[in-house]
Amino acid sequence: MVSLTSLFSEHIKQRISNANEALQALNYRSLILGAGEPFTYFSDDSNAVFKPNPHFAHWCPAKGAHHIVKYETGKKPLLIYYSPDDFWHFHEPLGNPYWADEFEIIEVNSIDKIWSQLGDLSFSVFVGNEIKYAQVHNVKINCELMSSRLNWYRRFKSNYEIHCISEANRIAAAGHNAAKSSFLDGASEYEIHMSYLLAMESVDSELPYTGIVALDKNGAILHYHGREKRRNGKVLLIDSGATFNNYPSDITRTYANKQADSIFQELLKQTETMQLELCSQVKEGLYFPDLHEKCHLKIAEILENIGVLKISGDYNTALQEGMTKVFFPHGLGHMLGIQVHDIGGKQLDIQGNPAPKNPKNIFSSLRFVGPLEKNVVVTVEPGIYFIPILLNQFRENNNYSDKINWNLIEKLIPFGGIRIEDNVLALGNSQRNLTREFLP
Ligand SMILES: [Mn+2]
Repeated sequence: MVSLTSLFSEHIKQRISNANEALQALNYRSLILGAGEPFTYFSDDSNAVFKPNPHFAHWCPAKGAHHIVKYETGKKPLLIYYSPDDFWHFHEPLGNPYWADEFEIIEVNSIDKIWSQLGDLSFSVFVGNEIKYAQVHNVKINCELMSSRLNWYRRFKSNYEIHCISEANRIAAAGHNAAKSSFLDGASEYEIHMSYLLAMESVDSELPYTGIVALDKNGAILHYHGREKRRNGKVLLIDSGATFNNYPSDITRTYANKQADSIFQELLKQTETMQLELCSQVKEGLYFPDLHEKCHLKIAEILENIGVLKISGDYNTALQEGMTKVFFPHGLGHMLGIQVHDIGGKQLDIQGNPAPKNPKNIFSSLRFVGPLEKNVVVTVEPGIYFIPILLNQFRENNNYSDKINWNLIEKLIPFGGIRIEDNVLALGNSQRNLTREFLP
């Protein structure tokens, strides 16, 4: 049995070592990370579900708003824990969590007291959204060079983080299995979603992102968030995760029942095989856009196999002429960490210079454009969709009726689309598929 306490202890040592390097490089003495304040809707008195500042969450798993971590070079990290006398809202009592020993902890009951307990604030840099307090105390606020460094360090997952992401996959797998059987029993999107939550003993507000539960043609709406009550779909596309100690999983599966067109079923089979092949190529040194390009070539091949494209094996030309992007308009994957879309994937380096844009238009929506390094977690999520808007645009501009079987496409549109997504950890010369350990 792995001990969260010892994993976290190693994790925080890595944070400290990174912070020492960053503070020295940028000439600061202290790093102050605020959990942040909740987002309040415009002209309203209600808040969105609270998500902590990811930089804070990377250091401290404490739930709730306003807490602050201060790390001063050479000292034990200080956590000012906000614990107000508030009978209107629930505030998680501090208790004695597995991470408590790594911090000097002071509990306070007002936000003003948080700042007065922070001690010497000279040469400090604050990263967070509660800048009105930071301004009063005259600290450097959201220094971009510091944020870029913190984003960069977050690319590399500690054993603690890998454990948490793995657990988030284990929890979500229970939901996905339940969702699959609900679908096969003829359940509606709403019922499938409820069975997903029930199997995980979870509620919507605990999910890392709003899940996609799409029957049939709804699968072709990439960020579909509806919950239709109509039953007996033929295809289910479900993109839904779980959270463990703030860390997410991001998993997609597509299932077709016997009522789905046999060509669509064949397409699903070949897409599943391709996805596993792509996952097996993840390792240190792989340039991620290369995998994205391979995916496009493979999609051209699959679409030819099932009769949608008639291109005589000329997959490169199909890709250059935009034929694959019509069916696969999004990126192959993104970095996953304390954020579902971990932000370091678009940086070229620790200074935060942006990765150069690849001139080929198939890369325009790729969220991670660098080489994979050891201990980076990415999603691998190829998809093939029949999206009427894109198909119609392409047909108007190009036609290609000699190369594209539009009649077959019309027949497949009602089944929406396919996406298969796993969370994969890059290792030295191989990978660990954190999703397949729990979900076929
Ligand atoms: Mn994803």
